[in-house]
Amino acid sequence: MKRIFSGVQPSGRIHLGNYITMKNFVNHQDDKDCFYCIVDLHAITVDQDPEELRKKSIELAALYIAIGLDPKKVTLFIQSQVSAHAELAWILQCNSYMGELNRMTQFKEKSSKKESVTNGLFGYPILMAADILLYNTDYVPVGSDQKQHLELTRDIAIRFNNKYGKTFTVPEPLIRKKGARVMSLSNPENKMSKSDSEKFSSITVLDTSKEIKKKIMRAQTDSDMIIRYDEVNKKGISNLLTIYSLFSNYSIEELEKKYEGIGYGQFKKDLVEVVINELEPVKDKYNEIINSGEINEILKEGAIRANKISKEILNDVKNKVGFITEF
Ligand code: LTN
Repeated sequence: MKRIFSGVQPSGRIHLGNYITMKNFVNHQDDKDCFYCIVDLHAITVDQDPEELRKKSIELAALYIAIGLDPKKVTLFIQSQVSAHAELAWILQCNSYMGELNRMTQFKEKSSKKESVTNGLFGYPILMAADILLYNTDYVPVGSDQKQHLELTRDIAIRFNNKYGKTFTVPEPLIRKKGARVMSLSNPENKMSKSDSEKFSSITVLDTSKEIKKKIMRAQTDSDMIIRYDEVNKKGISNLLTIYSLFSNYSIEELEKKYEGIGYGQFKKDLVEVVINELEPVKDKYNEIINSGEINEILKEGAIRANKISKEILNDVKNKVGFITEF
């Protein structure tokens, strides 16, 4: 079976865009050996409140299970509970160059807005490479913003293999199609974002039904009253059509037909129902897993498996670079 690895940051609340990504992860679990990692080591590259971070890590894990991840099929674990990640990251740092990290556009973006930048933020892509390479990963499902990091991972793997002999599997990215991009409800020029401070811009998975309704009914549209997909001139409606389609069995074309001659008000009301119907059972399951303490057991099992597998590759690497691994 081919292996998949992906990491998710335990930051902010999980919005509809994240939800779609997470569901995508769930879809792989039947035909691939999946490793899903909550990357708390990555999270501390920027300032975090310790209690909040702990809480978010557990919440995200529980949400994955609530969305449908089956802990019997998938290895779900928290990055900091598998020390091989930090260890391999150090070794890879010593085999990577300032120049290649300096070219990372995400670093440029993230660091330009800050008055102080940690060394960890600079080295972020190397830790990501370590995550992936520790598991002989074949495929890495990521958004297009992570493409450059994946290329760096491949470069690092190839370079290491050339220097020390075949060690790492060189992973392939599985870049998500652009069509699935969910935009902000209040400003559909921008992606729906965890960090957007505008209250009505994003719907989160744990929002109450009342909040969901309010946000969708207030979502920005236009004044020509035609429900048609047009990403250039009708960004708001196009985004709502995207969401509707992602949350139902209708394609965008089918929705355009279904809503011919029907007003935005009715369309939005229907969308409210579609979104609430999808998220209601997720919320119930989420509360159940959190309250029963089941999530702790799942994460413990996940860490045991991840430790076992990553240790083999880490040991191989340690041997190759000249560390003493046995007495
Ligand atoms: N940088 C990624 C999160 C991430 C990741 C990974 C994704 C950390 N390690 C390994 C894929 C594989 C992000 O911000 N989306």
